[in-house]
Amino acid sequence: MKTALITGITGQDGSYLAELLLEEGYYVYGMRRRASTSNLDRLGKVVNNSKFEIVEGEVADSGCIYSLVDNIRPDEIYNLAAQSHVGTSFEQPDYTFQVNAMGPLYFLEAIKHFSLDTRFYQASTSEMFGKNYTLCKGIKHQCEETQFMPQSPYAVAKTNAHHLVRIYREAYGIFGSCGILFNHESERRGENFVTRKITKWIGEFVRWKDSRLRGNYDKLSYDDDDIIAPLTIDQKCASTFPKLRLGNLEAHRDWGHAADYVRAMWLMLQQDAPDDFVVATGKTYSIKEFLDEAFSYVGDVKHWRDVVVIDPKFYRPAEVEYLRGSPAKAKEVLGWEPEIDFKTLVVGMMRNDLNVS
Ligand code: NDP
Ligand code: GDR
Repeated sequence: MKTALITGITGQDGSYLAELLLEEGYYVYGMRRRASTSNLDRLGKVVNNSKFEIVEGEVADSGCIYSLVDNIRPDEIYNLAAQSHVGTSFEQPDYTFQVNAMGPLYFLEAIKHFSLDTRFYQASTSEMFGKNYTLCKGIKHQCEETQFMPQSPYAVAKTNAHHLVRIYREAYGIFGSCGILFNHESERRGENFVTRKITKWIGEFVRWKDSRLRGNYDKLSYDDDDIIAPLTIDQKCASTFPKLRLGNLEAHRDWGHAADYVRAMWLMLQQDAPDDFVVATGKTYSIKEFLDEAFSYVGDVKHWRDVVVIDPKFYRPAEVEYLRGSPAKAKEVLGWEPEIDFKTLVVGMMRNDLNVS
């Protein structure tokens, strides 16, 4: 039976990847850092599986990573752990570097010293392209050949890790592959990423409105500064509810579904040789278009412009304005294609946040 170690097991991708590897017959070690509360919410489908085991570990602690790799010596390591919020990386650049750049280095060193046959997957990112794109047949996109021009401490740290994997591959023959994944979302997406922030707000708003209509005022939250009006629904509801505060709505992202993207991670480690791959849908949408799609699902608000407040707090000191990946290589070499399109993704997230079964 193949064994795999997944770091970042409590995160969005960790949970989907664990489910996939268990289906594929692996014994899975899921690494999580110590927490004062249980944070296994996303792992409901795997946590009681006899072939799934939680191990504690901190990626920014070299000794911890060395002994973990030495003890387990897994066939495959998927390094998904990261300080993954781009905005936060401007506030906590030092910590972001420790986790996102040094963490992968510790794994590569551990593999080099203790477990040279272990295959290594590194979670690289479209953020490494930053401002840059390539023009291909008149279309602006990013592919494996597009030069990196990172725009945040997060992206610089990830670019460091990306190059380290390449160097350890060439210098020591380590089977290390990097997935340059574009944004991927799901109902398990962290609540401070823009897509989930939007769908969660709509879900809470709709519940608040329903509760208000039933006269169940005890459960309502009020924020005097934020008056929502006008609404197309009954005027009784046009009271107060915190508005949806967002930053830059002009940015474009290539959004796919996490369940599709973890399949690409796994496929990368099943190849004869290590390599790097862009994983994307090839389509791009603005945050405004995401808002259009999400709000059109409920139809309760005449227009999202009535309830969205632009708050400078959510702007980044430097922004990545346009991302659209070319998945051609992933399709050709891995046989990978996304199965879930943009509309289906948004509807799935909406249904989850509206508690629709
Ligand atoms: P999440 O933020 O949902 O999960 C991050 C995981 O890393 C969590 O399990 C978190 O643990 C863990 N973690 C954070 N810091 C440490 C640490 N110091 N030691 C151990 N574990 C730590 O991210 P995603 O699942 O969305 O992304 C997975 C990876 O893919 C990340 O590396 C991200 O940067 C990268 N990526 C993500 C993309 C996306 O669109 N989702 C696109 C491209 C790359 P805890 O729960 O305790 O916080
Ligand atoms: P991103 O995702 O930075 O692309 O990183 P995020 O959802 O945080 O931002 C996407 C775009 O939306 C704009 N935006 C806001 N973002 C957040 N979080 N909150 C807001 O209120 C808001 N308003 C507008 C942002 O400025 C940005 O342009 C994600 C993470 O998963 C990374 O780990 C991963 O590497 C990349 O995707 C690919």
